[in-house]
Amino acid sequence: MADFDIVVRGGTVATASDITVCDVGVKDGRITALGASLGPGAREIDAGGKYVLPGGIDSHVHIEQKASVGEGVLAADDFYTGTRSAAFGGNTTIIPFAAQYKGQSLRQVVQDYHELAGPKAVIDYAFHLIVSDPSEQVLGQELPALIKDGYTSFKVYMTYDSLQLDDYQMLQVMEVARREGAMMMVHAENYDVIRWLTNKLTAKGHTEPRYHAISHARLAEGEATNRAIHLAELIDVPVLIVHVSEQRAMERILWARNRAMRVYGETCPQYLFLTADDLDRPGTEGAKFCCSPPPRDAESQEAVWRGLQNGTFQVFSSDHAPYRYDETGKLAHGPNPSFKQIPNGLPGIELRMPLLFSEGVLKGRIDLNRFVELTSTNAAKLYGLYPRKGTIAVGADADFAIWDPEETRTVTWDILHDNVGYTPYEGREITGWPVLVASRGRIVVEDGELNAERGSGDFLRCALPEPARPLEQPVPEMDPASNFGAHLLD
Ligand code: DUC
Ligand code: ZN
Ligand code: ZN
Repeated sequence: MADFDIVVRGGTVATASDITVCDVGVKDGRITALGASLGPGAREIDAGGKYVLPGGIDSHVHIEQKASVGEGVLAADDFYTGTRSAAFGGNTTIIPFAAQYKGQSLRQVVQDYHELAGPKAVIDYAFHLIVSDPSEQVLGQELPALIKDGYTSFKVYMTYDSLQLDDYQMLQVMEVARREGAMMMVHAENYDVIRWLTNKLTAKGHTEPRYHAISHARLAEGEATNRAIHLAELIDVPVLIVHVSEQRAMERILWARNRAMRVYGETCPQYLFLTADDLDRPGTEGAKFCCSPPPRDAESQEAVWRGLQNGTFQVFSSDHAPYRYDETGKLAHGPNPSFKQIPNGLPGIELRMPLLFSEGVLKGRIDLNRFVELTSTNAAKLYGLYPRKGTIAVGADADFAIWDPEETRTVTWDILHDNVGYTPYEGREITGWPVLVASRGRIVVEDGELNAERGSGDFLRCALPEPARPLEQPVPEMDPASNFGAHLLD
């Protein structure tokens, strides 16, 4: 008689804090024991020489979402292909967006995304909200009610015609986030700087993809990040600055963190492995690399690596926002679109962790604990899924991936499992791959095959984010003059 449904034997088990060689016992979808020489399992898996890591949580992905640029264009992956691809990349949870466009009811948007995800997802998922229309109804009723229902994080945009909030609206949504205890994610780029540069460039006939990077100036990101942080300081509310690409924005995040503000940072593979030169590939191929913020330069890549090492960033997500390189996606406005008509976003859901493992862990830039923290644990904590998700511990969901640190593959799109038709990382050699992935004790990926039914992923209600951890280092005193006394709001 087996003691466990599954025993994973002899792997090197790593969490955000520990590394131990031990067995992992799984029963009824949960981890029920960690130890040496556990009793028999109905299924025995030998993980000798391999790493057993918490399943990745890709906490920034756009699935079946309409593009914010390029009217009517839909992201290339649906909840089946998106979660399938995520699973092959070592993930067991994704957090996509339920995206409101102006005029829409947030409640209705959430229901619509549930109808899309429920029948298709093969791994677990929660939802962030995107709030683009902070009407009285949204701020007064829908948003607070949804936060209480388990949608405890939402994203706002400081740019894009269809999504942008002005500073007054930012303060209004921050006030709700503060009152309800939600986590607010900010796309920080200066709308008017981008609009002005775009108009100047296109008026001169500069419409090729490479001008996308020029129009989304680094300064626009640094300025908006600074502004978002100051608005958050005024209200005294946590904010997470998403998809950070460059030094100026990083410096502002670090400045805030050094003052004990609850300001968090996220970055993504495109800021480590791509540059603006990729947007200048021949013909319109640069369209494949148009995302916002855009990839920058070698110096920014180095800065982003440092930010992963020094704690500027807490989260490494993919920002998977995939569009096919054809008339359904990047080229929806014809074979030679102006950069301002090209849907913004890149695929990355499957390669996020292998890229960071290969270039980060195996090249000695970050250690295995930090890898786990950046790709799984911190997202679980910030978005209210910990400790059910994001760790390997007794009582947690049996969400893990077994990684072979010696396996090397050369990336081509056809080894991936998305529906995008290209990968920005074509030709890269990656060492270290997840070879078996378990979601709630179901082995969903093994021997290169998916063993999960459509719709077998569960929706996860998120708790409110964890309160900030006590600081490890003394910090300068907060300047009392910089905050008018947010407690008067309560
Ligand atoms: N913001 C995102 O978060 N993803 C894709 C495009 C964008 O602007
Ligand atoms: Zn964004
Ligand atoms: Zn995104």
